[in-house]
Amino acid sequence: MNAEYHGIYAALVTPYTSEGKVDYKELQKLVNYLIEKGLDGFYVNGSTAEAFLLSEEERNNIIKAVVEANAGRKKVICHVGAISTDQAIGYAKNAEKCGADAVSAISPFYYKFSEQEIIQYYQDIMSATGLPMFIYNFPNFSGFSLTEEILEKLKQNKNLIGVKFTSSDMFLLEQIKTLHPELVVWNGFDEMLSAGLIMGADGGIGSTYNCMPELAHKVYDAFVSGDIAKTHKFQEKLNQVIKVICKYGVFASVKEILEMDGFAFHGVRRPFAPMTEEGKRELQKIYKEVIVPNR
Ligand code: MN9
Repeated sequence: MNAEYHGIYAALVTPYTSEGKVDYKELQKLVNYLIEKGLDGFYVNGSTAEAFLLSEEERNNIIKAVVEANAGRKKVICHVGAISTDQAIGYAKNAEKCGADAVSAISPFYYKFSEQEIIQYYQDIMSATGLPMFIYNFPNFSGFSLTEEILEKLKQNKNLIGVKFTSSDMFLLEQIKTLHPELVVWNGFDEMLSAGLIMGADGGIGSTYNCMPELAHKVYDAFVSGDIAKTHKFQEKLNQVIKVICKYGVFASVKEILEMDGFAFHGVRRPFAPMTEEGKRELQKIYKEVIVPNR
């Protein structure tokens, strides 16, 4: 396990005001709450934050607000990915200026860029700041999958320190960690956290940890203590909730559950659909049955 980067990080959701503006105060409240609940760090402006539905100004203000609330207590990784290299560099420079600990980036998408173009994109971002970089590997959404060969090339830049691995290819996860033990590997699918840890991940970064920080940490702690049966038991509980979360939309559901704990988040941005009444009822039920008793 990596000495500096490990454990359970929340990929922070983005709270909105009733007018649909980003609610930075509520976001800072969430940061404090998750630190109190024992989380080890934050992944800011990622998929979970609805990053591609946020303006540049909002993304820049969000990282500033999170670093400020965190006040050096936990690690803050800022996702800076964009289709445009220049935009990604802009986000990275801003993250460095704000005091983030590291950056991360999804590969540029939509135009089906070549492997060489994608490699160059990462090299350009890594050379633009002094911050360490976690490649965000999420083939389902980006259409591009990291390979051992590409990683080998990217490793020539000393700012590359790891991978956020959102894929169910556990064989590749294991290979990355085994061939590059100095790299940090984050498990990205929360529903496979225990599997990722067993295959070598240093920890997990995920959306659902916003609303189940205790339970997610129980999976991690049981694994670290060497108790695989217990790790699996907690993962099963986590998955009982994740199943309902996925059924009603991950980000809207995570926010809905946090509202049960006193937050006011005002849903998700269009074209994401708002939470349905049926979804609210099912989430309320699973909250009472699984989340609350496992605190
Ligand atoms: O990368 C997250 N993926 C997205 C991490 O945000 C799209 C995960 O935390 C998933 O939301 C979660 C549910 O499938 O595993």
